[in-house]
This record gives sequence, structure tokens and C-alpha cells, in this order.
Amino acid sequence: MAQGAFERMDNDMEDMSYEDQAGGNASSKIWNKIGIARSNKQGLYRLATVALGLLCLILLMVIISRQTHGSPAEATADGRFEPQTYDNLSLEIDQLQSSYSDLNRQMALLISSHNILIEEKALLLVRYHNLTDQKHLVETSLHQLLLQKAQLDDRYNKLDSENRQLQISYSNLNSSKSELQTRNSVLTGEIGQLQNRYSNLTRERDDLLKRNAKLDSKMAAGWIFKDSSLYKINSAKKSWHASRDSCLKMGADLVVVNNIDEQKFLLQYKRYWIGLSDTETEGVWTWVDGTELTTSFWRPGEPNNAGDEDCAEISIDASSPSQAWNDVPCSQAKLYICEDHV
Ligand code: MAN
Ligand code: CA
Repeated sequence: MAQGAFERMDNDMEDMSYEDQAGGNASSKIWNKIGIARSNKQGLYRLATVALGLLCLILLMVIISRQTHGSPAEATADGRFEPQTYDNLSLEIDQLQSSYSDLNRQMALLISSHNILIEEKALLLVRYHNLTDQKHLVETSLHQLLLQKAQLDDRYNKLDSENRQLQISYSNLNSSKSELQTRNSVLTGEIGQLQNRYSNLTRERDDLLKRNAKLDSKMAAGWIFKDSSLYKINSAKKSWHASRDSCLKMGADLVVVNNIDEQKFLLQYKRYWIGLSDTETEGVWTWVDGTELTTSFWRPGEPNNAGDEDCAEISIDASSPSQAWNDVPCSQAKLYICEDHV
């Protein structure tokens, strides 16, 4: 019986070793195994001791019984044993010696097993401590991992929140971008218009500067500025054609009278040539700028062509601004009025 229990315990220990070698030892399972092995060892050791004690006790009782009751090896009246009784006693002694030897062997086996179990216990204790250390390491790692997970969860939540805000910002920026693109198109159109206006204004400014320079220059040379025209009242007397040539050389021409206001201004310059003639076709009066005469301010009775008179003057006898011109021969030397435009 003790031998069977011992073998079972051995098997348990072997099972546990195989699992450990396979690396699949959950700590709880190991603890169970260790608990089982420990209780088995203690139980077996007690069982072996009790069995040995019982066997010794039985042996002692048998010997005492034989000696006390004399049966079956009872002595005869004369104190001698019958040969059969003696044989029986010898047989029993042999059996008892054999049993004692068996018990001794079992005892030796049990002591050997006990020592093996002590060694295994020591090994298991070492492994237990190692596993405990590993457990602590794993628990520490687990704790750190849990902390890291909490931090990562925190960061994830923050990033998720930032991501949502960024998406809103992105959407808003996209809307702003569309609006800005529309405004950009409008402004680009306006820029084009403004550039055109700028070019026009630049041209106008340059033109005005040029005209202003011309005005300054001519006024410095004695020209009179009135209603966008410049007039040069010349003091030398020349023929009509020579007078015109003189005006042309100064970048101007003989005066063209376009309206009554201009006529009123010019009336103060009597006996001066004006830029009107009918040299091309008699009776067809034309201005020096090529336009035909439409609004005229002749003296009554003029033009009378009295002695080949093809050029016009402001008459000495002008009675009113609208009755001031007279035709005279072109060859006469007269004062003359040049006109320029700014
Ligand atoms: C002078 C000249 C003429 C003019 C007559 C008018 O003879 O001036 O051109 O027509 O006067 O009386
Ligand atoms: Ca005349």
C-alpha cells in the first residue's frame, strides 16, 4: 500500500516536471501541484512509519503469543518440542525474517525516496522563488503597461479631440478659401480695370504734362492762353502767306475763328491777318485747318473782292464783333495772329 502511494507521488512529481519543461506552468497550477506533492510526501512518510510500526508490533505479538500459549510450537511435558512443532517454528521464524528483510528493504526504499523528495522539494523551492520573482517582474511590467496604456488612452483622447477641432478648422478654412477665391477673382477683375484706368491716367498725365510744358514754354514766349487756345499777336507785318509760314514755323497756324466768343476776344486786334482765304476757288472761303466757312463775321458788303482780294483781315472799320471781317489782297503786309492748341 505504501509503495503504491509512493509511486503515485512520483508520478505527480514527474507530471509537474513535464509541464514545467513545456513552459506552460500557470502559477496557480504550479501552486496546486506543489500543494499536492507536499501533502503526498508528508502522508506517505507517516504511512510508511505507521506501516513499519504495525509490522514490528504484529511480529512482536506473534513471538509473544508463541512463547506464551505454546501453540502451535507448544513444548511437551518434559520440556522438549515435537519435531513438527519445531519445524513450524523454524518456518515461522524464516517467514518473519523474510518479512523483516522485506520491511528493511522497503524502509531503505522509503528513506531513499524521502531523500529524493527532499532534493526535489529544494529544487521546487528554488523554482518557486524564481517563479515568485518572475511573477513580481511580470506584475511590475503589467503595472507599467497599464500606466502606459492609461497615458496612451489619454493622448489618444486628446489627439482625437484635436483631430475633430482640426477637421472643423479645415472645413472653415475651406469655406474661407472658396470665399477668398471668389474675392480674388473679383479683385483680379478690378485690378485689370484699375490697371487700364492707371494706364489711361498715366497717358493723360503725360499728355497734360506735355501740354503744360508747351503752355509754360509758349506763355514765356509771349503767347496768350484763352479757352484752350494759345494766341501769338505778332508785331511784324508780313504778307498773308509769309505770315502763315511764320506761324507754321512756331508749331502753330494763322488763327481760325470758331465762334462769337473767340471773335469778341480777337476784335481788339484790328488790321491783323486771320487764317481765312479763297485762293483755291474764288468765292469759296476756307480756313487754314481745311474746314469750310460756316459761321462768318463779315462787315456788311464784304467780301467784295475789290481788286483780287482773296485773304481775310479783321477790319479797321469793324462796327461789332459779328461784323468785323474784310477781304483784302493777300500780298499786303499786315500784322498777324497765330493760334496754337494745348
Ligand atoms: C478799301 C479796301 C476794300 C474794301 C473797301 C470798302 O477799298 O479795304 O477791301 O472792300 O475799302 O470800302
Ligand atoms: Ca474787301
